[in-house]
Amino acid sequence: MRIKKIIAENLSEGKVLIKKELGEDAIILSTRNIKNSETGKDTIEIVAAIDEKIKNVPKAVSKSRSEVQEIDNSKIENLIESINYPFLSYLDKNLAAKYIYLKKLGFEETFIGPTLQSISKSNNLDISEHDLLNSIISRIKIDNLFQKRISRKVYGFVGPSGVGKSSTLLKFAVIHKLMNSSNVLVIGANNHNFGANDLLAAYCKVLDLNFEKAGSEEELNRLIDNKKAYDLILIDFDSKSKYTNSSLENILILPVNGSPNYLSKQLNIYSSSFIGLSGLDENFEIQPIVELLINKNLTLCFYTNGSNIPDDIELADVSGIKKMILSNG
Ligand SMILES: Nc1nc2c(ncn2[C@@H]2O[C@H](COP(=O)(O)OP(=O)(O)OP(=O)(O)O)[C@@H](O)[C@H]2O)c(=O)[nH]1
Ligand SMILES: [Mg+2]
Repeated sequence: MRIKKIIAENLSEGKVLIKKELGEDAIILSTRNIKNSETGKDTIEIVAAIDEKIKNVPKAVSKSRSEVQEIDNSKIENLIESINYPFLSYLDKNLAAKYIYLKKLGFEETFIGPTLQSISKSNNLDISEHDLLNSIISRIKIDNLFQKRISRKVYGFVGPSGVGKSSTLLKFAVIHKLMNSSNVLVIGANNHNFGANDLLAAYCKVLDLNFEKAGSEEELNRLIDNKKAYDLILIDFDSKSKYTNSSLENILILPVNGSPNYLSKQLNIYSSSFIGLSGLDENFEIQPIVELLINKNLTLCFYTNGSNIPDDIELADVSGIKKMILSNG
C-alpha cells in the first residue's frame, strides 16, 4: 500500500493531482479543509492510497495483451499460409518455392501436385521459375486451324448457349475463304433457336459465303455426303445438338472466363478435342483453361476477342498464353 497526502485548492483539483500521482485506482482515505499558513487561503488536504498490487495490474495486463497479440499475429500468419498453401509443410525447400510460385500464378493444387511430382521424378529440382513456366506451356497442344489450307474437312461448332459459336464459325469461314481461297460451305443446323438459321443465312449472304440449311439430322447427313466439292464444311449447331457423323470433327467453343467446374462440365457434355476460346476482350484468368487443355490433352485452335467478323479472331500462340498467365500472377 502506498499512501500520499496532497494539498490542493479544492477537491476536484485534488482528485486530479491524486490520479496523477497514484493512478486511476487510488482511493481517497480522508479530506480536511485547512488554511494555507503563508497566504491565508482555504485549501484542502487529501490523503489517498493505492494498493501496489492493483497499481501493477494495468501494466501486467497491457504487457500480456501485447504478448497475446504477437502470438495471435504469428498464429494468424501461419493460418493464412496454411490456407493459401495447404501442402507447403509437406514439401522440401526447393519444391516449396515452386509450389508458392505456381500458386501465386493462379494454378490449383490438383495441377501443381502432378507438375511438382514430375519435376521431382525427373530429378529436375533446380529448374528455374522461367523454365518451369515454359515447360508447362509447352504441354499445351496448339493447332491454328485457320492458318493453313484445309481440304475436305467438316467441322461442327458446338458449345453452350450464346458462347459465340455462330459468330466464330463466320469468322473462321471468311478467313479461310479470303486467306486460303478455300471453297467453304456453311450449314445452319440450329433448329432449337427460332430464326437462327435464317439469321445465319443472311450473314452468309452479306459475307458472300455458300449456305445451306439442315432442318433435320437426315438432311444434314445428306448435305455432308453430297457436298464433297467443298474444301470446308462448317456446321452451326445449337447448344442442345447431339449430332454425330464419322466425317465430322467438332470444335468446342468455351468462354475463356468460365470457372473450372463449368469448363469441365462443358467438356463432359460436348466431348471434343478441339477448343476455341471466346471472350478474350473481357476479364478472365487463363489458368483454368490451361489446366484443362493440359489435363485433358485438348488442342487449342484459336481465340476470339470481340464480335467483329472476321477481325476479332486470333491465332492461339504460346507466347500469348504465357503473357496471359503472367498478367494474372
Ligand atoms: N465481346 C465478345 N463478344 C463475342 C465474342 N464472340 C461472340 N460474341 C458475341 O456474343 C454474342 C453471341 O454470339 P453467337 O455467335 O450468336 O453465340 P452462339 O453460341 O452461336 O449462340 P446460340 O446459337 O444462341 O447458342 C453475339 O453478340 C456475338 O457478337 C467475343 O469473343 N467477345
Ligand atoms: Mg448460334
